[in-house]
Amino acid sequence: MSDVHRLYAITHSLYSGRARAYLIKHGIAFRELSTGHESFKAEVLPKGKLPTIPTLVTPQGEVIRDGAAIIEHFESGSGRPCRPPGPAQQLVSALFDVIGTDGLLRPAMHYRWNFPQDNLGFVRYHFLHSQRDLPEREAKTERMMDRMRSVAQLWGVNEDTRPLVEALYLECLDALNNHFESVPYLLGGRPCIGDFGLLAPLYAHLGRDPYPARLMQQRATRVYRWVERMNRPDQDAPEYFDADSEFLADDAVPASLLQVLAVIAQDFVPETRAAAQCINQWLEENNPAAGVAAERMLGQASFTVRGATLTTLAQPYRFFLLQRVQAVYDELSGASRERVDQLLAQCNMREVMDMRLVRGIERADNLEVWV
Ligand SMILES: N[C@@H](CCC(=O)N[C@@H](CS)C(=O)NCC(=O)O)C(=O)O
Repeated sequence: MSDVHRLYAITHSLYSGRARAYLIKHGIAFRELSTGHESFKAEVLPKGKLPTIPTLVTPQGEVIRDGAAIIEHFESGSGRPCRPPGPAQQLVSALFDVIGTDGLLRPAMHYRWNFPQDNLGFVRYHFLHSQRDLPEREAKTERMMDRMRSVAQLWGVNEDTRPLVEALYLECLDALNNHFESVPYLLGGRPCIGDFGLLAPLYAHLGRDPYPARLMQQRATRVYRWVERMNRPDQDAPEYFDADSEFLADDAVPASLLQVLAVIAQDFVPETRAAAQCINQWLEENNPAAGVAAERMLGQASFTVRGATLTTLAQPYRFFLLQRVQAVYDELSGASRERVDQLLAQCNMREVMDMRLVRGIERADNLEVWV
């Protein structure tokens, strides 16, 4: 037993940044340990089931693997401080969670791995030091990095698509920067679930690796400040002078945030459509038994944006998180459904509410399993 939470994570890990920021923002005392720590394999992995980070061990010894589950653990026990009260904001918050943890992996991987002159030494330090100083650690680091180097390609980045991937990311940065002109967080004076999801790619990769961090500092200072702000326990918004610490009143979703979503929709929507088709076909052909762990990747999905064809991995996990967005949507009726439909139409995201797998996914014993 320990009196603080243990967060198995690592500084340069995309998903770790999301859970870590949640703990920091909510004043939850924790000690961060690498998976290279001997306790990980011996004590944590048997209960966590998969060797992924972040994985949390509570002071009572409960093991929670997965960033969304870690956040849900605290949210459900504390009156859901990160869930806005209104349905439109709830839906937008949940949507940004999917966008961050799944939709922006392409630029994250591209800007980490395709700028070796600027990034390699920095990234190598982190891979090396996630392991103990054993004789095989140099060789293991090279093997891990070789495996990761091709990862941007798996998300559809190649010589032909690179200009598109960069253009879309820069448009996203500009739109977000514009949004943060008026508010310190996505939906006002405090972070919502979507802020934490969005932080995943924008911290460890895009906000910290040398090349993309400089790009963000120079081109989108307000986004860079949001990344810093998300890693501070206080509100950290002195430049807004009169910011309150609440979500925007009247379930408002500012036009500037819809503009961010419209930029992201350009690849998020066709990619989600293509992934749903690919996974649904697999489900129909394979019909996995209920309770079986959902595969992390299920084939490749191709789609076209501005004339360029992108081929990416289809991941059931995207739909696991999307179910939460769709659950908020399904609850709506009458005027509130109409209003949300209008907002979604304005940012070209309406269709995403209908992109569903033929089988649901739920969590059981630290795994995502087919329902
Ligand atoms: N769904 C998980 C994904 C976690 C994940 O894939 N983490 C990466 C590091 S950022 C990892 O642990 N990769 C090692 C592996 O997949 O074996 C979450 O959101 O926490």
